[in-house]
Amino acid sequence: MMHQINVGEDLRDRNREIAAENREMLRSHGVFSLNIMSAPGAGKTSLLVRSIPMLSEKYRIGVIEGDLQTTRDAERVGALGIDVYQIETGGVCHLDASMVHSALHQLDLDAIDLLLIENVGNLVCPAEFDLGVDARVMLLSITEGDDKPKKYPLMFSESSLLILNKIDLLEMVDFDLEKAKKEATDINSGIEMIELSCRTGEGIEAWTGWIENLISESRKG
Ligand SMILES: Nc1nc2c(ncn2[C@@H]2O[C@H](COP(=O)(O)OP(=O)(O)OP(=O)(O)O)[C@@H](O)[C@H]2O)c(=O)[nH]1
Ligand SMILES: [Mg+2]
Repeated sequence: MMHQINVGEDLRDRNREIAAENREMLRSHGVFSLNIMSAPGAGKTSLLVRSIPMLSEKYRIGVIEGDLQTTRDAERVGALGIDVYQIETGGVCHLDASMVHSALHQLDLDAIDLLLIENVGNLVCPAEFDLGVDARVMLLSITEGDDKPKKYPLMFSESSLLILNKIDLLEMVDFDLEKAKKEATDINSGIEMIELSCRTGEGIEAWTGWIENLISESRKG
């Protein structure tokens, strides 16, 4: 008789269970949460640093920073004077629900309304792990190439919002915005998109407005 264990499936089943616990924990404390994903350097931390001062006017914010190594991003975000919890994965290429679960026990969930989670920079692995958040957001910077949606479809199919970042560089880079948007829509017809520059601030209000809409919808429901 042959016995077979599918380690990948077991791991994902366990992750789903813990993600459900995280979802319940966040819901019971009235915390709205986002999982922000992208390849390394697409601008996740820059987006947080740019938008947290605006979002702080309306919400009490907490941040979880996921990195392979170093506390650099947590220091950049912590400088804004908000509560940041750093997860150093020690080489693991993504956050999983249990890492976030431990962080949720360390944060004062009654003291925040909005939890922003910056995932490890990686265009593949983070998309495979539900963290128990309300929505997933991904960034694609135009320096990465307009062919990326079809090459790395999972993150595009799992995300509610695609942020096209670094549009201040459009004239310097061969990036066909319409082609990238069409490829993303072919993969995920419901994906919303915002073109943005963390450098100039263009499009930042569309991003903060997107969050505000989701939060007011979730409070109604
Ligand atoms: N020109 C330009 N540069 C940007 C923009 N957004 C971010 N950058 C630069 O891109 C680099 C990487 O930005 P980060 O915010 O650190 O990217 P990240 O996604 O957090 O990176 P990891 O956490 O390492 O995955 C930095 O040098 C930023 O200054 C933008 O809109 N325009
Ligand atoms: Mg970062």
